[in-house]
Amino acid sequence: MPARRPLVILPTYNELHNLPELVEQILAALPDGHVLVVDDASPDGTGRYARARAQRDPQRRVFVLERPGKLGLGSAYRDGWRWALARGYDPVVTMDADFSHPPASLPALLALLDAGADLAIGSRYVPGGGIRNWPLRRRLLSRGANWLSRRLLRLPVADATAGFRAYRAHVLEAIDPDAVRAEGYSFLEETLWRVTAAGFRCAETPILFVNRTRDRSKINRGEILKAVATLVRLRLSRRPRLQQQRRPHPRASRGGAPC
Ligand SMILES: Nc1nc2c(ncn2[C@@H]2O[C@H](COP(=O)(O)OP(=O)(O)OP(=O)(O)O)[C@@H](O)[C@H]2O)c(=O)[nH]1
Ligand SMILES: [Mg+2]
Repeated sequence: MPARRPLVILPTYNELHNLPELVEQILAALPDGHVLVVDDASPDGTGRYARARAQRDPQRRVFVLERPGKLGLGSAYRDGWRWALARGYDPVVTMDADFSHPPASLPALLALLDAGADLAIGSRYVPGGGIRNWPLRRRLLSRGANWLSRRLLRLPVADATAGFRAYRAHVLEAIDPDAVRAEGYSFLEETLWRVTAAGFRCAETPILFVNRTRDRSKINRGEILKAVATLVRLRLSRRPRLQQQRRPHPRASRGGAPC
């Protein structure tokens, strides 16, 4: 059965200049999709905007989870997943709220799941993908993080740090949101590591990643150090045992590259 009832989770911290237009573009790209904004008490009022947008939505397609303070990107994903699973959404999409992940690529991402993948990744580093307007420093940081992740954790995808992903719900149930310990950006690598260990199938679709033009990046030196520490922790720990995981989805054999 093809996936249905998609939920797009948007973690936000100070994205007031991006969120309003982004929400409309997502709803237009996925006519049967819903949006969950996970906001961490953004000082610029992003959460207030999201609450008002949710309340005046006649079709009830927009929701907001307001958290008391900046608790980190990883924990925003984790709370969003729990919210999605408790309400039966499938698939569950994550994307940045700064227009770096193009809403127009959402149907292509979900098509990979319909073709049998368990996890679909919007990838900068497969043929056809790319990056626009990133300074050299950011390009090197991204390439370095990817190289290190793939090298240390043997993650067999081209873009292991991409936050633009669509998960089938059974994958999130199997890896268990609470088992992913990383709180910051390395939550993405740890999740992929667990998905890989469980034998689920990943597929990548090319995207053009565009550097944000509004509001500011939240990556800082502390986040980078925490990410490296997570990779080392995972490298030194035992891979999660397969028998703890659910069996891969039966459709998984029909599409996507094995991860
Ligand atoms: N809820 C929540 N969202 C966050 C937090 N940190 C970052 N975000 C959001 O996570 C997404 C990615 O953050 P960005 O600052 O764009 O990080 P990035 O895309 O890796 O870096 P840039 O390329 O510089 O934009 C954005 O939608 C942010 O608003 C956080 O602590 N809590
Ligand atoms: Mg960004």
